[in-house]
Amino acid sequence: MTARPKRKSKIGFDSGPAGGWGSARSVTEIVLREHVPLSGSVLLTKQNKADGYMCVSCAWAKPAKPHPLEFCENGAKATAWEITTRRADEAFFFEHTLTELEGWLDHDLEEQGRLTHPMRWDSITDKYVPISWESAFEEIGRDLKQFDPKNVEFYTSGRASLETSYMYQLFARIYGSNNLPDSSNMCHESSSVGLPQSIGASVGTAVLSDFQNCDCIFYIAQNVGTSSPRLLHDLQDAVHRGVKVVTFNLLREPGLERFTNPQAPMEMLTLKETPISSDYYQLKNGGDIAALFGVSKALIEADDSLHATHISKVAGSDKVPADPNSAASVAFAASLAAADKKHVLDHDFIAEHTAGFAEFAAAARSYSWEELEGVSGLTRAQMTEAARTYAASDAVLICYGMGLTQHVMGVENVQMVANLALLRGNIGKPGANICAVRGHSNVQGQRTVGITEKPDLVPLDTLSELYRFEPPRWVGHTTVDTCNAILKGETQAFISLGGNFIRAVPETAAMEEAWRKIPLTVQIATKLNRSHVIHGKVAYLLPCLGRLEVDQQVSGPQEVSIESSVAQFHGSRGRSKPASLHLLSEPAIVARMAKATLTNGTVPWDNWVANYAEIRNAIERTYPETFKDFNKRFMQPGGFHRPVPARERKWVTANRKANFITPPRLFPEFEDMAAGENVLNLATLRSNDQFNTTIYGYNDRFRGVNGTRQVVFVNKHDIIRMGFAPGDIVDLTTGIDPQTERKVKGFRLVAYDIPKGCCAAYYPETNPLFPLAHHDPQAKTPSYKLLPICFTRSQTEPNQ
Ligand SMILES: Nc1nc2c(c(=O)[nH]1)N[C@H]1C(S)=C(S)[C@@H](COP(=O)(O)OP(=O)(O)OC[C@H]3O[C@@H](n4cnc5c(=O)[nH]c(N)nc54)[C@H](O)[C@@H]3O)O[C@H]1N2
Ligand SMILES: Nc1nc2c(c(=O)[nH]1)N[C@H]1C(S)=C(S)[C@@H](COP(=O)(O)OP(=O)(O)OC[C@H]3O[C@@H](n4cnc5c(=O)[nH]c(N)nc54)[C@H](O)[C@@H]3O)O[C@H]1N2
Ligand SMILES: [Mo]
Repeated sequence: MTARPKRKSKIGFDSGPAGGWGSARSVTEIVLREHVPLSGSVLLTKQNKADGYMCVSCAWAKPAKPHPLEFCENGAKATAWEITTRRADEAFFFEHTLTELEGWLDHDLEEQGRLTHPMRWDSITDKYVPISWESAFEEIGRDLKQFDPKNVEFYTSGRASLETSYMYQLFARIYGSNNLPDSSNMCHESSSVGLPQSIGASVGTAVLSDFQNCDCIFYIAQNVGTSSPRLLHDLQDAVHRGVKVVTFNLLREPGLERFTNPQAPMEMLTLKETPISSDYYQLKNGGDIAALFGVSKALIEADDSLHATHISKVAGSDKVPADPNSAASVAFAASLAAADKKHVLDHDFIAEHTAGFAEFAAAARSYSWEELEGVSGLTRAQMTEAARTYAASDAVLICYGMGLTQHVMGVENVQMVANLALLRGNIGKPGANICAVRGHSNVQGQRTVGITEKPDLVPLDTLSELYRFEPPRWVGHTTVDTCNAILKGETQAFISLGGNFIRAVPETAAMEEAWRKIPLTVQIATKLNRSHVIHGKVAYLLPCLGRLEVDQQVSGPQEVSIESSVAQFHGSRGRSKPASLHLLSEPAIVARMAKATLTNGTVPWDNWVANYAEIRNAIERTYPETFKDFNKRFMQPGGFHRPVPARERKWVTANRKANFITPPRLFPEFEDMAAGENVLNLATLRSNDQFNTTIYGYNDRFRGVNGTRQVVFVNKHDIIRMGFAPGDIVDLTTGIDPQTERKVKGFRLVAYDIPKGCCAAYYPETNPLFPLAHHDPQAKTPSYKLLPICFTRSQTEPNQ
C-alpha cells in the first residue's frame, strides 16, 4: 500500500444545521469513495422498511409508516461502509505483516474493505494466512475443550441479531461459561442497573407515539444529530406541534439547535430550518445530578410554597411566601398563581405509586443554590426556568444518552431522570415516559435473549429443561471484569462476536500488551480492526456476512430480527450480494463453533442454521410472553412491542413501588487527584464521521473540524489561563491514579464553546487515558464522560 496520505487539518466554525446540504454532500462523498454500485443507492430505499433491512447504524425506532427514504446521513454511511466494493482479501494479507499493520490508524485498517476469507495467524511469517472453515472450527473446538470455561470470554458487540445472540449465549452456557461481556457494559449498563431499582424496568419505557403525545421533551446528554439522526424527524414533528424541547448538554450540538430535513425537497431548496431546542442549558460534564436536583428543588419548593399559601389563605392571610431572592422563582410562583394551581407535584401519583419521596425532597431542599450552581455550571434562574417549563407540561418525555450513563455516578445520573419523572407522574401515560436512546442497532435486543453476565436475568431453568444441561449459576464477567482477567493473565480464550474490544475499552496500553498473551483469540468480523492486528498467541479471523447481505441457507434466503430503542422487534432481510463467496453467516459460524466444541447433542444447530424461523421458535419457547407469535409478527410494519411493565405503571421492584432514589452526593469524589492549574474534566465524544471505533473520515462538520481527529476542545479562558494559545499542540495525561502514567501526545487545542473547567476530545484516540478502575461501581460502566486530565506543551506533531 502506498504511504498513508498526510491529512490537512482545518478548524473553523461554519457548521450549518443538522441534516441539510452538508448531510447530502457527506453521503455522496462516502458512496463515491467506497465505490458503492448503483444498486447500493437503490438499496437505501429498503432501509428500515418492513420488507427491507434494518440499518446497521443506530438503534432508533423504525416507524410503521416510514418516510419514503427512512434513512439518515449516518445510516447511509454505515450502509456504504458495509457494501463497499473494497476488499481486505488474501492478497492484502499476503502483503502485510501484522507488526506492520499495528502502525496503521483505525481508519486505514477498516478502509481496506470487507474481509473475504477465514484466516489464521502464522507465527513464522507474522501474517494472517487463509485456512479452511473446517480446519478453523476443528482447531478452535479442540482448544476450547482444553480450557476452563471460567477463563473463556464470549464478547458481543451490539450489532448481532436476536437469532445469533440467542445461539451465542446458549453456546457459552452449555460450554459452561457466563462470561458474556458486551458493548452494552460500556454503554447503557448504568440504565440496566439504575432503572430496575427505580422503576423495575431494565430498558426505557417510551414508545414512538410518545413523541406525538407529549407536550414537552427533556433532552439530556445525547447528540441526536450525529448519533441517531432519524430521531430528529420525531423531534422536528414534535416541535411543529408546539412541543418544547429542553436540552441539557455539555456542548451546543448543532443537531439539537436546528435541523433541515435532507429528505424534504422544499426545506432543502428554501434552506428552511426547524429550531429544535426551545431552551438550551449548557452544563458542566458531571453536572447533571446537580442540575436535576436544581430543577427538582425548584419544583418541590414551589409546591411547598403553594401549600403554605393555601394554609395561610385558610388561616386568613393571603401572602405568597415566594423567595424574594430570585426573580425566576417569583415568576414561577406567579405563573402558578395565575394558573390557579394547587400543586406542582403530582401528590396522588407519589402517594399511590412511589416510595422514598420524603428523603429525596429533603435532600433537594437541603442543597443550597450556590452548591447546585457551582457543580452544574447552570444558574439558579436557569434551573428554575426549566422547572417552570416542566411544571407547565402535562406529559413530559425524557430522553437521554451517554452523557449520563458513562460516569462514575452513571447509575445515580439515570436514577435522577427517574426521580424527576416521578415528581409529576411523568411515566406510564401517553407522551410521558423515559426514553433511553440506545447505541448499537441490536444492543437492547441482545440482553433480551440472554447476552448477559448476570445469570439471574436469564431463564436458566427453562434453558436447562429445553436443552438438558446444567447451566452455570455463577456471575460472569462484565467488560471491565474481562479486562481485569486479561490483565492478570487469566484469560485462556477470547471469542469476539463483532466489535473492536481493545480499542473500545479503557487502559489501552496495558490492555494491548496483555492481549498478546491470551492463548486463543477468535474474531468474527466484517472489517479489519486493531483488535485483530494485535492478537492472541493463536488467532483466527473469521469473516461473516453483514446484515445487509442476502443470507442464503438450505431453506432459502433468511431474515433476522432486532430490537430498537423503544423495545420494538423488527425483521430484517438482506438485499445485497455477499462481499465474498467464502463468507458464512453469524448463526452458521456460532453453530459450527458450538458443534466443534460441545459434546451435548441436544441443540439442533444444523436445523436452526437451515431455517432461522426455527431459532425464533426456540426464542419463543424460552421467552413465551415477550416473543409470543414471533414468526408471525416480526416482519409486520412497525414490528411488535415487547411488554415493559413500568409502561403500564406496574413496578417490578422489590417493594412493588417506583422508587425515588436519592444520590449520596452531587459529584464523584476523586482520590489522588493531580494538583495544579492545568487540570480539566475530559468528556470523550463521537464525531459525525465515525461509528464508534469505525472511523469513516476525519471531518466533524457539526463541530467545524476538517482533516483531523487529534484535537481537544477547551474554553478559550482555560487555554489562556493554562498559558497556551489556541492551536498549540499539547500532551494529555490522566489526573488521577498517578502511580501509572497514562498519556496521549500531540493534540491541537481548539478554543470552543464549552464550560470552563471542562474539555472534550474524540474516542477512541483518548482511551489510553482512562484507568480501568475509573467506572461506576455498580454498573461498571467506564466513566468516559468524566476524567480529570492535565495539559502540558507537546514536542510531538499530531499524527493526522
Ligand atoms: N454516527 C454515529 N452514530 C452512533 C454512534 C457513532 O459512533 N456514530 N455510536 C452508537 C452508539 S454505540 C451509541 S452508545 C450512541 C451514542 O450516542 P450519544 O448518547 O449521543 O453519545 P456521544 O456521542 O458519546 O455523546 C454524548 C453527548 O453527551 C454530551 N455530554 C458529555 N458529557 C456530558 C455530561 O456530563 N452531561 C451532559 N448533560 N451531557 C454530556 C456530549 O456533548 C454529547 O452531545 O450512538 C450510536 N450511534
Ligand atoms: N472513550 C470512550 N470509549 C468508548 C465509548 C465512549 O463514548 N468513549 N463508547 C463505548 C460504547 S457506547 C460502545 S457501544 C463501545 C463500542 O465497542 P464495540 O462494539 O466493540 O466496537 P465497534 O467500534 O462498534 O466495532 C466495530 C467493528 O465491528 C465489526 N463489525 C461491524 N459490523 C459487523 C457485523 O455485522 N458482524 C460482525 N461480526 N462484526 C461486525 C467490524 O469488524 C468493526 O471493525 O465503545 C465504548 N468505548
Ligand atoms: Mo454504545
